[in-house]
Amino acid sequence: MTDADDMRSGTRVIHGGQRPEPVTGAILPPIFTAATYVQEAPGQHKGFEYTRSHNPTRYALERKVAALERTSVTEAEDPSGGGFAFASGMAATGTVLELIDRGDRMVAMDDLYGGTRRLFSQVRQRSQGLDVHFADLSVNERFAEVMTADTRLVWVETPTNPMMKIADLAAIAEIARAGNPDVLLVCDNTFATPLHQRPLEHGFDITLHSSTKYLNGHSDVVGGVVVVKNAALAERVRFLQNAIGSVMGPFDAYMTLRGIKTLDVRMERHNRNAERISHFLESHEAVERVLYPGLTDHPGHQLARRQMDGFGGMVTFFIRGDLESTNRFLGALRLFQLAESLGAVESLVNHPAIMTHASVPAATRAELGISDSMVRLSVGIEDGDDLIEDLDRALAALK
Ligand code: P1T
Repeated sequence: MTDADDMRSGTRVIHGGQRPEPVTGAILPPIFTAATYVQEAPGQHKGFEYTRSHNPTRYALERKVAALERTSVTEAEDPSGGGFAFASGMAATGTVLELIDRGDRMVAMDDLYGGTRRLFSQVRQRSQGLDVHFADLSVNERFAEVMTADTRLVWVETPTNPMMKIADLAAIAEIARAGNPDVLLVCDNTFATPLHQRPLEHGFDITLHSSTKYLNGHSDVVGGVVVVKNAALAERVRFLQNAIGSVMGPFDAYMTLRGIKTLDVRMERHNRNAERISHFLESHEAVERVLYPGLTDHPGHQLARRQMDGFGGMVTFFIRGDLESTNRFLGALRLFQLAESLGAVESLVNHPAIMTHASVPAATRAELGISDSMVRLSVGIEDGDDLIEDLDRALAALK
């Protein structure tokens, strides 16, 4: 029996949702590659008809992430316990948007992964007529101003990508339900991971991950996972996952299952390295400002202490200088590789204005503070001394 409710997260990453394979007793779920399953008579089968609809390897991953997010959905209510895996984080996001209807009003955090904002404002505003209102949801008063009785969905990221804003999930849930008791509350929990933050415990309906990032953690799979709070929502998302079909393949599910087992030990090192690096950068003369929720001068620091069990591995900072000096810094790094994505064992550096957030209109980037001298670090799990030496050397190149 491995599904005990009282397991801590560090045990859940290994045992959550997992059980020996029933035919052979294999300790791990095999990679079930079959596209289809043989039926004894029409409609007579073992619960598996076609892999888009049901796949045992995908189920194993879905159950594990559902267990980590502490959903109340049971396997008796839903075969994968309220978790749903998709081909990418964007596929997961797109499927969740299908829960609301043509022309509906939604409110979203102003600072979001560039691709999420692009899907909202450049695709679904046109194709679904969604009426999207962006606001700074790290300020409860801003949210209260835009939350109306006809708002059907609220989309939060916290910490946000790349400004590291922290939103108060419990306060947002309270304000939102006072405005419309039936509003759907969605939190993109990619930066925090379920080890540090569990939105369902704060009254949210849906928590979502780009599992490409920390959950898998090894830069070798693109994927997304959604976990819902109750059986009624599970039924709706299960229908959409199958009807739309942007599902995660069995090999990717297996790889992610393998990666997730070390999530707890990886996060410990990510946190430690990022905390050290944020202090190092803060005291460096070539750095103008550091955004990391673990720093006491971060506006969301106290809230992050309450809401999260760790500050995470993402650090954003501003070089004292212009695009040219920022490029010089990026070019001088040796360990931090210049690449999009985040949350993997190797340290990455990203220039949001030109890379991950290039699709955000320049005026919006300026409003949000995503400038040419902004650098985002995904701090890996290498030896922290080597990482600090790498940053120190590259910052020295600015002199
Ligand atoms: O890349 P994909 O698996 O489709 O996930 C999209 C996504 C969703 N939500 C957040 C918070 C994200 O950061 C991402 C992807 N982000 C990057 C690729 C990046 O470098 O920021």
